[in-house]
Amino acid sequence: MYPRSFADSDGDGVGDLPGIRDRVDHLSWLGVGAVWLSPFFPSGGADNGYDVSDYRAVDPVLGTLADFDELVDELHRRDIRVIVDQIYNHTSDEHPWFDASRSAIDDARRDWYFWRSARPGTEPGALGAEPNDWQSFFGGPAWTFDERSGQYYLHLFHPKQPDLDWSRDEVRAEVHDTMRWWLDRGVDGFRLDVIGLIAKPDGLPDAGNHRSLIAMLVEHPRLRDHLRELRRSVAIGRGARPVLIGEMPGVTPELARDISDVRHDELDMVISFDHVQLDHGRDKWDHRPSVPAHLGRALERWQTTFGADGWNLLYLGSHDQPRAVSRFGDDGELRDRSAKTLATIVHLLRGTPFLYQGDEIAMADFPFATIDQLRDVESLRHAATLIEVGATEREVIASIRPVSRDNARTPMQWDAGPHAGFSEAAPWMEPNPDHSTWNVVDQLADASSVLHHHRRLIRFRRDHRVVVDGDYVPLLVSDEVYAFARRLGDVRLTVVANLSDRAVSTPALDGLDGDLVLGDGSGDEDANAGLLGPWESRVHLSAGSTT
Ligand code: TEU
Repeated sequence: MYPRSFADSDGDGVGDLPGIRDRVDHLSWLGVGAVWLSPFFPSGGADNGYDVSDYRAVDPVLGTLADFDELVDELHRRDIRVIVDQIYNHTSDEHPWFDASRSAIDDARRDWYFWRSARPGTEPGALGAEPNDWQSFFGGPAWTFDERSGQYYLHLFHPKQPDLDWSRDEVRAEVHDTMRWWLDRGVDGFRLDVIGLIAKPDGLPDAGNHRSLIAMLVEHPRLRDHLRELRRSVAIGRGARPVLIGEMPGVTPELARDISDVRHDELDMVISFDHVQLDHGRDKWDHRPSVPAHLGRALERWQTTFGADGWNLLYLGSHDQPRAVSRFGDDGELRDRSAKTLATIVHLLRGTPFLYQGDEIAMADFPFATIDQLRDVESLRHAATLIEVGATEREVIASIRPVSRDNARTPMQWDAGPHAGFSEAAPWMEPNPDHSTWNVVDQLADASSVLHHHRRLIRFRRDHRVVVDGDYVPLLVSDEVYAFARRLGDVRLTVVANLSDRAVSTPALDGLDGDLVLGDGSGDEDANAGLLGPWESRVHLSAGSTT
């Protein structure tokens, strides 16, 4: 959940914690087991809260600590667990720690961050004098020159997000202490922002390019030490084991399997990126629309690499990705059916499905037309670089629109009314105009809606152990069809999905003779003709003794 975009309770146009509390019925009705809250802490305002300036408080725009406590109580009353985002690869440059660190070369907190002199033989502050070749995720060098000290500081993201040096014992101790502080407030676990980037190699060597930088960091052996230490430090003296979910750009399935293997006592799950980079050429802006069925191939690789070890985290959407139905499905004529089929796949694979707010009603990408509709720092910085080289606004929007993170940050579409029922005031981002026909109220009233389909999937998972504990059995990945089975004892669940916009003949697969338990409601005429309709999915259960 992205608190800024979920529900606004006080009419300032920005979503807040009381707004979530007022909408807990929606979560409870859907049947979710836990919510991951994106940051709601005071921040420097550079990256919608992913630049924290106080780790033990609530941004006044989003509420108070009392509001947070009330929300936790309300969610726990509904048996919904609370996962809080923790951003410790970097702080805000407005955090007191960084104020101290930048104040003087000999300050006690100077080495809490990465300060380095200009590359030897260069003019400090001149372009190309940066200490190494590392590039920011948001474009440009990952170093900013500080006139006062004549040194550069490292920021893998925005200059207002200086990286913390995790090799310092006191940094790690502070992180662990603050996480225990949130656990004491009733939090059930954490999503660890870009935790795969925290181990920097000694000497900070050149990386060659951005992809090899990420690989160098995420595969650094010291990362595993930090994860094991983190696990131990937050688990001390606690009854329930806090859930630890690590976001790791560049992680391979093999590494994610090992890190999420409960025997290694590191993390419970890893947020990976292979499947959400299928449409990346040189980078995300070099957008190459992927063949939808390639999604099946990417997901299958992770399923078969994990096998019975480790634990997969399954997702298609997040606050960082364009909307799933627009990217992987068909947000035109087949929006309803493709959204249901994508959800069916994600919810029936082996692992834990993460549902991003709005995907339960198939919210789609926003029709951006002008740069002033954008809010995300990543998109705005890319727009600036394009304009610098003479791009027109149309060209800028064409480059940004299909992949912008802003697609996922437009207000939740509660109803067809003003501001989509998100707020009494004009929201900080324009609601998608299609909220008039794609919204919670309308879909609640329609048992065949995408919303009800998600509820059925979540319920199905609860009622059939094969979904959680069953083995993954590869069946078919073609340019149109993705099919797999799940097997537990003599129970077999068979999923077949047409990930294309044309009817295909139903593949001859074991298990399709079982009971049809979760279709997407499309007509049976296709089935009788031996066809799978465009974007049609079917789930068959051959119930044995254990279901
Ligand atoms: O995202 C890290 C990250 O890898 C994303 O920046 C992703 O690569 C990119 O958005 C793809 O377009 C985490 C947070 O989820 C993101 O919101 C923050 O901007 C980022 O870290 C910095 O904290």
